[in-house]
Amino acid sequence: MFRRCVPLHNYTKTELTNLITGKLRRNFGRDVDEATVPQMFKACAMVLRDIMSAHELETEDRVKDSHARQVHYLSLEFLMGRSLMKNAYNLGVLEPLTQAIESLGFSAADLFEAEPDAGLGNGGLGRLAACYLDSMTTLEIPATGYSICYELGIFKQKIVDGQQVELADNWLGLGDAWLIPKVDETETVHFGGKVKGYWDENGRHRVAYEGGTDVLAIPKDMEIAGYGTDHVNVLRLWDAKSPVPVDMSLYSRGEYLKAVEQQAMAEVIAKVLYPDDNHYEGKSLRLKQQYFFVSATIQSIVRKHRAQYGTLHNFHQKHVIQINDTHPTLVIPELMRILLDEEGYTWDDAWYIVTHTVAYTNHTVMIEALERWPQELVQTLLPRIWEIIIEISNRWQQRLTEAFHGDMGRVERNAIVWGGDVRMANMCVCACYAVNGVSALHSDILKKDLFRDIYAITPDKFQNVTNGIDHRRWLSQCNPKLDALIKECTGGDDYLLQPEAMKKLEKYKDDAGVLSRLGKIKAENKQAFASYVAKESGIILNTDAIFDVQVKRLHEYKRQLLNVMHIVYLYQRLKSDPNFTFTPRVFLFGAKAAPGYYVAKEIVHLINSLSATINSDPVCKDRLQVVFLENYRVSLAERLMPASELSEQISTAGKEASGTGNMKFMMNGALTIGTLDGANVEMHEQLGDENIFLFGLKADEVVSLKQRGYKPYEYYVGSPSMKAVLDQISRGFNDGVSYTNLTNRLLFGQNGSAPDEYLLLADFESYKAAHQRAGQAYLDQKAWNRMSLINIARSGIFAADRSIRDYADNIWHVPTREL
Ligand code: Z2T
Repeated sequence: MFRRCVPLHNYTKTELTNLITGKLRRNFGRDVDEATVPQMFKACAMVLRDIMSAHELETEDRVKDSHARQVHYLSLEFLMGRSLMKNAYNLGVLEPLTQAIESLGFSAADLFEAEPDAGLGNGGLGRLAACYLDSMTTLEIPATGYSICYELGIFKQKIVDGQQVELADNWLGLGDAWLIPKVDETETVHFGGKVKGYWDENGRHRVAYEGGTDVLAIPKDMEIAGYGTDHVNVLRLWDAKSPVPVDMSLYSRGEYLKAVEQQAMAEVIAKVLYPDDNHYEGKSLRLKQQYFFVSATIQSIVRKHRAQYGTLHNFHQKHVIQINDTHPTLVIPELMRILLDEEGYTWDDAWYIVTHTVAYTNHTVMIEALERWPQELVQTLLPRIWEIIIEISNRWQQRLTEAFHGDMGRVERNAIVWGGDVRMANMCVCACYAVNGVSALHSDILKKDLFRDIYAITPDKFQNVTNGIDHRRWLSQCNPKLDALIKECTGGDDYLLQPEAMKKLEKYKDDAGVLSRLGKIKAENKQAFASYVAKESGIILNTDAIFDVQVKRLHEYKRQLLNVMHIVYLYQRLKSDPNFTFTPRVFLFGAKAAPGYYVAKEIVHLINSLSATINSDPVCKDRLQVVFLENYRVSLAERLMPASELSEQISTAGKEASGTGNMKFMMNGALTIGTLDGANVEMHEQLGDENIFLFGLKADEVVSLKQRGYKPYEYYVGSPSMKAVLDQISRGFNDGVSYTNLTNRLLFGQNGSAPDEYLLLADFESYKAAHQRAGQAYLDQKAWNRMSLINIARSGIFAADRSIRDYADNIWHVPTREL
């Protein structure tokens, strides 16, 4: 007997009201009139959870019954943000829920606002995983996400005296409203000790461990509702616990300290998210996190598979494991271990299954982000996994030697274990049946550069899947006025499940009425954002000026400093000539710097120094404003995107793998000033030169300029205005802080790094010119709104639904919902 699919039930306001008051009574012993906002939030979350749980059981039965291939999306990061409005929206109960909340005497907006962001990620990579969960579920793919239930998510950023200060993000107090512990599905993960091989009574080779430590992995499941479907998937977050109780009676036997130690070692594993974006740190705790989550995940998948099929022979037919960057690479040797040691497969049979199960997505070509784990660390922490890695590495090296006819340069570049390191990307490319980049340009660079040797041997492995965003969250939900306009112009809500339907909006590109409504919506969204900023910080934004926005992690290659240089240039022009005219601008920044990334933190400080000086200078009044938005995060982005007009996507060409913020801005009608990098290239393809402000060197020009020998100092001495800008940054602003360290890095380099590694000086003039074009264009509001409309209309291809169909068709080979 299995629970059959029931049609989506349409909950009424009254039903939801009763369910909420019931939860309040049972869980908090409170009546509505005594309930706090957080309690109300929790009660609402529990009501939605109950609805989703029922759907989840049905989904599980349906999937099991159909013997369908399942997708397992492994990622160390899922930047989920808030879920209450998302789940209500997807379940089709947002309206009655809002009414129910209001009828109980609460403000629905306040309630949504009370939910903490689930910040289990750093930036693009983690947010992408969250958007993909939404699309996989909406497209009714049997899929599960796996990660760690970090106690502390990405740190909260405070700006104190212009500088970033990190605060712990303790999200679980309220955030655990969505988590369902499944204690009976606990797995055990083994670390350390010594490996002992032996032959069992049936003459089979077995492996046992002497010593070492066990850690319990307890799943905390978060249900994911799809839009307009009863399909529900799960995000499984593993929590770490010690199996050893700290028992006072052990004290007499001298075991007490050891028990306490072991408990601490276990529980620190799920303590905190590593806050590095596009940067690798070889910390042993991070390796423990990776193995912990990978081992628990694969054990859980194998256990369920065995229970259903009684064999692992068909494992690769029933499962695909998507590896989100190299962080979950250990799933490769871990699945080998289970097949060899626990199931008794031969190496070749096990390798066949593994290599037909795993697929790898690369998210960066930044060399400092490529994971290389020290051999000794792997060896002592994971002795059996090390043995398997060595075997994989040896066989791979043999294959490389044959394929490259002994060209040791190429063998070395592509080796897995080399020079005392284990190179995770090479292990992925070796074992995975598919390898993909995240934009057309990035996937090309993988083939031509990072993985060119492997591409020569196995070209068919290499694919592209251009990133996408959850357009229901990033347009419909966060920008309800624009959503309404699109629905009106495209004749209904088709676009919610068929993002390409947004194209129909283009019919109105010369319709003065629609264009002015679009302009009005943007103006109202700017106003709403300005009110929010005023309430939070007291800063009054000039809503008549262009909202020019750069929000993303702080990284040198993203070139926030280039943006700063241009602002300083404008400021100097204003100072030297108060009659200098340009289109008024509000420059908005938002960015977290990795706590250990000193230069990034200096740039945060610089933006704040500049901001203080400019905002208090009367010459800038109504013309120039610079605001650093504290603690940029998913929920802040949801307020900001609808209010943005100019989107800064100005990375050095070839460095930003894709970008996804760029897509959010485009969908909300902001125009882009950007380089031909990452997915900007495909945006430009959609838009043509006339609907985007492009500037700067192309990716191949960056490479050849560097080859020729790039001398930033020549730009500095050759251009008085650039010299003035850099000299001012070096001296600093009103607060007396100098930034000579930053300008020295540009002009002379530092600690062996090349001067101006990211070519800010080379692109400066071109960037200035693009800004001038953007400023000019803004003066003709009708023309600007026309471009804005075209941007929105052509953004459908950047919906995550499209990306997920690409993965499903070309990599996973699983069917998707038909529409
Ligand atoms: C990350 O956010 C990204 C790449 C990483 O490489 C690591 C992190 Cl934490 C290891 C970003 C890329 O920088 C960005 O271009 C891309 O859009 C995003 O991943 C999603 O693919």
